[in-house]
Amino acid sequence: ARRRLGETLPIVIGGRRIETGRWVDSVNPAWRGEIVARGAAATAEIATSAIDIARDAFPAWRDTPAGQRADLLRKVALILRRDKFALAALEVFETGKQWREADADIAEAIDFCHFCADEMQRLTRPHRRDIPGEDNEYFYEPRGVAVVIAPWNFPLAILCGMTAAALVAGNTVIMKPAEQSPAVSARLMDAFEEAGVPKGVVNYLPGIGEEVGPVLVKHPDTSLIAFTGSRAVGMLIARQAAELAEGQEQIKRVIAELGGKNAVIVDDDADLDEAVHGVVASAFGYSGQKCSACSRVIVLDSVYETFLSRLVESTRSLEIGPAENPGYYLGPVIDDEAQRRILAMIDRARRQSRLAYQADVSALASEGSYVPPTIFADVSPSASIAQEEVFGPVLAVIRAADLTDALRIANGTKYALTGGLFSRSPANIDRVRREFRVGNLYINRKITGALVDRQPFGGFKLSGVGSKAGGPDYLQQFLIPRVITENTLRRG
Ligand code: TXE
Repeated sequence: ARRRLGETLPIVIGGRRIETGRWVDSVNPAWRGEIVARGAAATAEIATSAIDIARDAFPAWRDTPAGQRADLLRKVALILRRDKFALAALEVFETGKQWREADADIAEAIDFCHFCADEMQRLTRPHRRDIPGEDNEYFYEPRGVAVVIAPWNFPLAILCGMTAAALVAGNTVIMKPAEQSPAVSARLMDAFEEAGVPKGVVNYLPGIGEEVGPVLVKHPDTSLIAFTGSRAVGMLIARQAAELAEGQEQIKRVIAELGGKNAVIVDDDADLDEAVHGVVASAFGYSGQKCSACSRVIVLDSVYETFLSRLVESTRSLEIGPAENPGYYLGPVIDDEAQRRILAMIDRARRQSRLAYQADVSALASEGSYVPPTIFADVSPSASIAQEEVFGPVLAVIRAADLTDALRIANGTKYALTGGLFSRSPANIDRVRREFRVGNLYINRKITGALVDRQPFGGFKLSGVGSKAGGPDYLQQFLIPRVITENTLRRG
């Protein structure tokens, strides 16, 4: 029998709360008998009415001074800050994330609110290029109705980051959270309401992606789709958004942050303790369920065996169990479907590569969606485990003859999100800076971590459109730039 912890969470559109009788359940991945909360599943009709409401709310929100919009975001930040511990606790139950990491997710959401508020005020400052007799004013205006579609792995920060940017820019927003994380995302909706964001300006639409996604993406009145998630869904959205619907009078902007196949290079003079520690944290933290996670480590031949045995030793010592106990280093993966998918990838990889280590999680398997931390060694750079995103605690160790070889392997996937290097040689560090082409490169430290403003985050190639969340040109993508040139000699 399943027990239920939390409440049911309605859809919120135009300030109205709606239930449909169908639910997306948030299940504790560490104990599948526990339903953390139930989100109402939106239908296509409700999605359409959410668009109508957001479209109607747009003119007034667009005409609200940017400073006022920014102040509302700062209020949202304060509310999230006040509720930080409760939110983090909810996230631990809902996503199986470690306490420290859940706390970081909330902190990042707060940072995004402040950042977007400040950025908007920066962009509102006059940008003029006047000459005698001619005024040139460069300014931004919002795009219209923004659709924000988010994943479950940073259930607050990613949803909040995209929404805060869209909102402060003057767009009205429909938030579509991931099926697996309706509870944390509903709290974000509550925070927007409590802060006083007008009804209809932000709308909360939990539901099944395949059902409501296409309605939101294809509707002639949605102007902007901000998506973070898998490559397959991102590409589908990009295609759907490119089609001109009946009555549509705009080309839609798509912002897409997708997956990665992130590599760390370990040079022959690297500090191996530091490298092992960095790789273990990047590969197995939150069970590898971060788009920035390390899933390949490319090791120079002369240190390969030493590194591998230390890596295995260190991974062996990781304690595994429910995240609500802060003593455990990693917990389950998000749900049974992810567990099945990752275990199948491990099975396939066993036929191609040498299994160097696999933890034993059988004692936990009856309770939650656990996947054993797994290391494959001597992996061929072209093997599927070295090419396809796993999004789980699986690491491929690849041998490289020299740095040239290592760089060729590192760059040899369809993705370009994060990457890393452990080395003490200035010449090699400089070369890797130039030649390892990823969105976020980390040198002599773990490769995850993307502080808003300090490490703006995002990739290119099939990892995304190259936008940088939390960077100096992030907000512009949610805006339309315009220029007005006037011959001022005719002004009376
Ligand atoms: O993705 P999914 P998940 C990536 C990460 C991994 C993925 C994991 O690399 O690939 O995200 O997240 C909705 N039309 N990043 O499993 O399945 C769905 O309901 C419209 C990258 O959640 O793509 C959910 O809300 N929407 C990253 C959202 O899409 C649809 C940071 C994502 O679901 C849909 C974090 C459809 N047809 C994770 N189908 C980065 N690069 O910054 C599903 N959805």
